[in-house]
Amino acid sequence: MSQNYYQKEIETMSAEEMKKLQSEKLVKQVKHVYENVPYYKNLMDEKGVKPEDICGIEDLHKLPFLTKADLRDAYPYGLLAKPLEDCVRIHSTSGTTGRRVVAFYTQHDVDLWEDCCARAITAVGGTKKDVCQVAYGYGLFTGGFGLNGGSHKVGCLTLPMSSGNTERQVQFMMDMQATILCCTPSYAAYIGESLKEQGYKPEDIPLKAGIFGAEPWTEEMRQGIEKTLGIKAYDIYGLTETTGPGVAFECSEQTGMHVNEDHFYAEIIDPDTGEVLPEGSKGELVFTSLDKEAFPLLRYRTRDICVLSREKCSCGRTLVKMAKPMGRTDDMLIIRGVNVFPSQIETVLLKEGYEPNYQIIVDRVNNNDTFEVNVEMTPEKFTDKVADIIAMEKALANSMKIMLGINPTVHLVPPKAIARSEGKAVRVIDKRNLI
Ligand code: DLL
Repeated sequence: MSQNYYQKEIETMSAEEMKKLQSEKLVKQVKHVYENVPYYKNLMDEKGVKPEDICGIEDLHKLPFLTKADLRDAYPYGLLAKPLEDCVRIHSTSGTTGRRVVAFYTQHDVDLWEDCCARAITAVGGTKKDVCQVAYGYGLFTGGFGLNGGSHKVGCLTLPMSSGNTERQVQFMMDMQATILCCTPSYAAYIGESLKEQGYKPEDIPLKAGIFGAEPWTEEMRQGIEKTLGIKAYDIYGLTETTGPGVAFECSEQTGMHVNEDHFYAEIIDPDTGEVLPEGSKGELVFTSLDKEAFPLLRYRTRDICVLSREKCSCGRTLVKMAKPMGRTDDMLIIRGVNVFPSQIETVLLKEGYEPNYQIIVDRVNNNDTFEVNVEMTPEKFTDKVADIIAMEKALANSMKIMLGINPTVHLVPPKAIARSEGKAVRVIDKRNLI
């Protein structure tokens, strides 16, 4: 594939020039955050760091980290660095107020985010001649709007399908001759199955490329999707805290994702000590937004385990590459692309009058995540009437859906049926083998 760049000057910039650009942006950004975010100013003051101490990227390590706990403490406006009236958008993850991430964007932030997504689309060969089907969820989730914006910037004919309604996805794909599909890898595999069931062969499908992310997926899954859809399948990474999709994207080489490091500076740290690790080490990925205005997180700990590499890439991009995330340092699960914390299930159970004796069982069947929750009935709630049990299971599943944004299958089991552990309770059985 001939190489296409959306912003060639940046994407192929020399290491020295990139460092200079990052340094200039960082100095400005630290000042902006220190002056406008009292929460982060306090963290810097506690650490004895002043904006004047940050003269370039080499000083980044002096700054304090931000974690999800900080986001929780500062919820909802405590990390906002611009007046609300200058913000034009929010996006959010699902969850309780404690777990929910709410990110704010000025128009400048939306623009730079969409540029990142446009780079990703261009890197897979997207041009204004393409028809780009966006089947990530639209709404508070960042996937739909992010890639929608990128697709517009590239000039593709954009199909804002959102996720779900697979029959309609297939129909639009065929009728509009979609050439690029953007969705989670599990949904891509599901769409592929549906096309196959309807008798379409890979050569009948107009798609040429897919941009799949928001959840872990394996090389085997990539090969499966590529075969069923007759396309090249590319990875894309991002998180709500930093903007959304497009923080990093794959190129024709398909060996990891280039980080848009003119906007997001990546570090790998030892998750236990916080020490910055040298290139090639496995550790926790940390991002600093270098030029976001409204929600500019500095040294944000993603909890994703990853490796960075500056090896030369055949696509000509010089942007540092991150490997596929290799797991997490916390207990967050990603089920059907939605972030789920076991503590959210616990919150629902307690609210509904159950004890927190439960087990989450996640599997992947036909490339689709299954999500079951076994819950013990309390002695007070115990019944052996099937109709009552079914009604209770439905009510509980509904409350969980409201909390999480996805629907589990709930099984009520008799009191004491879930094995007690002598150590840490085994709350999650994940059979998906994603790494
Ligand atoms: O998942 C943003 C996104 C949308 C990325 C569409 C790509 C495509 P959150 O819901 O905040 O944001 O979840 C962020 O998802 O910390 C990772 O653990 C995981 N994740 C995202 N992309 C990938 C990927 C969006 N390509 C969290 N591979 C991150 C593995 C991923 N994990």
